[in-house]
Amino acid sequence: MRPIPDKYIEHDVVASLRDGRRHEFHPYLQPKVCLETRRTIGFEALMRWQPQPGVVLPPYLILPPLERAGLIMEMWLATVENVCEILSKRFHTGHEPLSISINVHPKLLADPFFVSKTSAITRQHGVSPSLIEIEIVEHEKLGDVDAAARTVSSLRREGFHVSLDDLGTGHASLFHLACLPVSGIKIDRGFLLADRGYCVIAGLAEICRRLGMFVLVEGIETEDQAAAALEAGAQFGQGFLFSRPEAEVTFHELRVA
Ligand code: G
Ligand code: MN
Repeated sequence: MRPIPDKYIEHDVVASLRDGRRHEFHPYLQPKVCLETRRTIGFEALMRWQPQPGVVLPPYLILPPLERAGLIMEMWLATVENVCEILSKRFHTGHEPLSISINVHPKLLADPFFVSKTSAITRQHGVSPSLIEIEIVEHEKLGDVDAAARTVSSLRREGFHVSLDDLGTGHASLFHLACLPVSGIKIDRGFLLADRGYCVIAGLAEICRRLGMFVLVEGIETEDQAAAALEAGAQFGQGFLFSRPEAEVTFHELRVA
């Protein structure tokens, strides 16, 4: 891939989204698997920007300029729309109805129109909210926890699944597990690598069992790590051992027989 100067990205990705060139933004999908059976139970959508053939840019390059330009909500809505198109296409071509999760910036949970705008898109595409999981990514502060709790409750009432991403790293506090009615947690791969990480994963899994929530361990790269995550009490896993994030077409083999 040819390196692209930062300034070019900054100007271009913002212009691309502002001008509604939504086809240039499309998610790669990474499977989430059941650690016991190794069956794919869903996917995580990881955004890519493809401004020209052969040039594909990942979220860490495109999100900061979009955030600076105040376009986080526009990016979110474009991603939900892309994911709904994939879900609707999969439904109409007889594929197994697997859910797709999408990362949300915590700031958006304070937006009073977040739930209605998101639901409007699923309705337009005839997609059940139960096929969408919203992963709260707390690389930045969540801000108003009460407002976030109201938003998560109303998302759950609409039928969306909601999870806490990278729990225990960044600003993703245990307190949020107590306050936000989420359906599950994703545990950062750092815990697989840390000396005392196994016990922390096992402890979190016990909390989640009591709360009736799922646990997914991310960044699994080896069979030993998959076995450890399962033994520690996680039901699901995600990582290069199972699959790298791929363009959507790769997953066509998951058609129901
Ligand atoms: O926290 P979140 O789920 O949003 O992180 C997804 C990121 O992690 C993606 O950029 C993806 O490419 C990366 N990733 C996914 N699986 C693995 C893995 O097994 N190992 C490593 N090092 N990174 C991974
Ligand atoms: Mn995520």
